[in-house]
Amino acid sequence: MKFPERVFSGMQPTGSLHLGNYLGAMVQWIEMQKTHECIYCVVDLHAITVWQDPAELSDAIRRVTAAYIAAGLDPKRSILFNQSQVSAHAELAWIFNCVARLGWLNRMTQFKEKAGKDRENASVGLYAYPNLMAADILAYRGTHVPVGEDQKQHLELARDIAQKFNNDFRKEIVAAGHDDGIFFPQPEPIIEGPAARIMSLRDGTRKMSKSDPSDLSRINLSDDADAIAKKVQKAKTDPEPLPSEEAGLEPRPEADNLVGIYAALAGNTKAQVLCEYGGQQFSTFKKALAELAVTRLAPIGAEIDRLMADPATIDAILADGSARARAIAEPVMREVKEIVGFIHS
Ligand code: AQP
Repeated sequence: MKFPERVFSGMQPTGSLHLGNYLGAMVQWIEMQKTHECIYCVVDLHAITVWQDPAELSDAIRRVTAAYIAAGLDPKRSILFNQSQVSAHAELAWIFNCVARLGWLNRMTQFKEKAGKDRENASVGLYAYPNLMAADILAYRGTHVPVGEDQKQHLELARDIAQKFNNDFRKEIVAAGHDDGIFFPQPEPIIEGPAARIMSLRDGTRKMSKSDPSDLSRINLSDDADAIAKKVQKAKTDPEPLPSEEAGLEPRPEADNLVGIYAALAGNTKAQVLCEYGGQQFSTFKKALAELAVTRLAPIGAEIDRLMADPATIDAILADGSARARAIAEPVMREVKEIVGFIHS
């Protein structure tokens, strides 16, 4: 079956969105609105796989929604909503818990990284996180998923789950009227943001992350001009001037990261950036980077603040998006229940 192209992606309200989320995924999301039907979710069910203070979670959900809109997602053109308002995500995730194999989940590197040494104490939700992600996409029969590089393995798992469901229930799928026996599409990862992997400003070997305890490790989309400039100035570097060739960045993760950020924000390649700044000291380069980052990001921060002053409007946008999301996911879920053999009314 040829599925109509539909984009699905999401971000967790586990803190303030940062430059990595923006350059790794969101820039691509904004672009895809022009050509595709897009569904962008604030994945609050995913967020609680690690502890979230309930007093802060609703604010974080609104803040991520505000960041989506401030960065350029249009709630009229695209569907913007929070995951927990559409029950199909949790229902389909349970069915996928019974389709996916333990061996598949055991290979997931994100679980290993996030659970760390205290694996026994990690939540079952954190372990089953990729099954919920597969459900997020497939509840809408999503075909394209713009994400950063770190999500590639989870997308491969979503494809495996879709295929196993189609194989396991082939007879029932055909009986339900899908003559080719295919119910779910194989969602394609789109890893084409201007920088698929942005690293921490404090350690060029670790990815920039919302949950890094050091706020200096990331540029938040809600940071004002002073905070952005300060973080760029304090970013870890090495004592050498910038190289003139890209190959010279190879053993220098912090330099590589800052040049990559500059290139992505300027819409250039790293080679072009080095053409201009090769041989110069970091003090000069950081000044230029701070100016560029402030120009691109400070207006987004100001717009987030403006939107956050009116939570009722954000809640109304999420309610509208949830209703539109439900209208797509509920018929899919009804068919899934029939295929699996459940009685439903
Ligand atoms: N550093 C990054 N570089 C490029 N892309 C990134 N993404 C995240 N960090 C980077 C992309 O942003 C999207 C949403 O990510 P998420 O909110 O689901 O959570 P995450 O990937 O786990 O990001 P964080 O910031 O590290 O969150 P915490 O700290 O809560 O785990 C995804 O498309 C991701 O690829």
